[in-house]
Amino acid sequence: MWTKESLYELVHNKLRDYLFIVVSNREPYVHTYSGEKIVTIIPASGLTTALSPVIQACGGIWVAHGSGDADKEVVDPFNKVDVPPGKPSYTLKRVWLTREEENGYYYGFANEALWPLCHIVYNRPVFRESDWNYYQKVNELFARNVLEEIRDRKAFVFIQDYQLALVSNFIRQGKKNKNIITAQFWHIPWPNPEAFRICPWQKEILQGLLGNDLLGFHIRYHCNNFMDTVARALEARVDYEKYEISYGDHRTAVRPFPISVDFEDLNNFARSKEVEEEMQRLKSSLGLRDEIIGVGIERFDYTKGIPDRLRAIDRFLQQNPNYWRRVVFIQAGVSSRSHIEAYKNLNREIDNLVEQINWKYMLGWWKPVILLRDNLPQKTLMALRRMANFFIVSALHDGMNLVAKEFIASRFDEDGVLILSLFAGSSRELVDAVLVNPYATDHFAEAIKLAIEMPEAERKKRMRKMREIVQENNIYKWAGDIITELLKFEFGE
Ligand code: GDG
Repeated sequence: MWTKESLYELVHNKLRDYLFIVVSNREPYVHTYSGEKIVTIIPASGLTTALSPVIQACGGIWVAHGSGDADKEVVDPFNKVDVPPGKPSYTLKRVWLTREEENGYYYGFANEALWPLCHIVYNRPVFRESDWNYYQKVNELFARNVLEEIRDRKAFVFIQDYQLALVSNFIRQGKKNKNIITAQFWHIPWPNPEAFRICPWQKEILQGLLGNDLLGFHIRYHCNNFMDTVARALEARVDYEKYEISYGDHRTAVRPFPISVDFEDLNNFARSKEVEEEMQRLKSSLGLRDEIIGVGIERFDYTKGIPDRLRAIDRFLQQNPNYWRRVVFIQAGVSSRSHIEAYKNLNREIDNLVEQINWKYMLGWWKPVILLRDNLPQKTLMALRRMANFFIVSALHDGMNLVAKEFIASRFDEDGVLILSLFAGSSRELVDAVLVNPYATDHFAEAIKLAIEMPEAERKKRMRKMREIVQENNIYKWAGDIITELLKFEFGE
């Protein structure tokens, strides 16, 4: 089984001569002012959740956008700061963006064009030429920052996600150094060619990604969609036997690597006294009695199906009055990308639905839905996972969804039922969850009933099986598999 230690060994034995560089838009630590004090925040992001333990094990440099209002106060003259705070094991190099660049590249092209383009949730992408121009400019800026770090050294550059589709090509064009290997992991789904072809710059994006030596997706289905999109859009050789694409004089391997969580870390934290105490505190501060507790934890995004799960809770209560006063559903989460209209609308929709459902059913002390909107500390999120009799992940489309795996890793008591969307990548591995189509409200409401009424032996059997899978396919395996694949390039296998 892969562990932090075996990943460290692999990196130290095989990559000793290489500089390991992670490049992403989102930074793993944000420094921000709280009054006059500077505090460190860990952002709610699947990408940083997954990569933090990896780079802590490997060491190296993480290049990311410095987005905190106090970020500039803590860096050295080269825009670098050693992290994690108090226990540094790698260097964070911050890239600064102007307000216009952030608006055009991040909010505009990445999140109003590419995000809805790749997630099929019937939210129309917005393609603005000015956003695209900023996207190219910022991608080039990231590539320049990476090249500055490498100079003439050997390096593995590990690029993350859809904000940085053009970086590898810019690195390739800018480098005189032949010893740079680049891999990119695409954390969101890749849609089918019909969906992708509406992007006016589809060719440029594909060409950008094909600058990588290795391109990873969560599941094979996304790899296939990518290969099909390239086959239709570019004059490239697409080899479905080897899962390789040759374009110009360059070859890119395309592979599935299902991302995961640090199972042991979550499992140990779940058992801690701190979490136990937090569960007690939450129970009393939320006024919980002995209700059956349902939980959802999410970055509030329209792909996550939050209104859909609230509608299913409503339908469940409507059809099962015997559960009134006996079930409470707690939805926790933070707002994200709130400058974008679609996210403002989503937040309004969630607030309205919660208000309507509570108004409809509340009886004395009991309200069926509790909405926790703060950026909650890790111990509170863990306490919520542990308190859940059933846990809902109802994404309308999701690359993987780590929230589901975090729930499984937290349940050392082998109890609790996961209700999981068929449209999240994690449903491929977590087949013992109660799988639902979140669009089908009646069927979803029945799944909630099934979860609540599932006999203990059945719950434990399912949870045990899912825990074995997440423990085995942990985040170190994800990173180890990618690095092992990369090593083949070094030795020209
Ligand atoms: C992308 C892909 C893929 C959630 N609410 C709060 C909070 N979180 C944390 C969770 C989890 C992370 O944020 C979310 O991870 P997901 O994987 O569920 O989703 P995305 O952010 O959309 O991530 C996704 C992932 O990349 C990795 O490849 O799985 O498919 O979309 O760790 O626990 N954290 C805090 N407060 C919250 O309210 N602090």
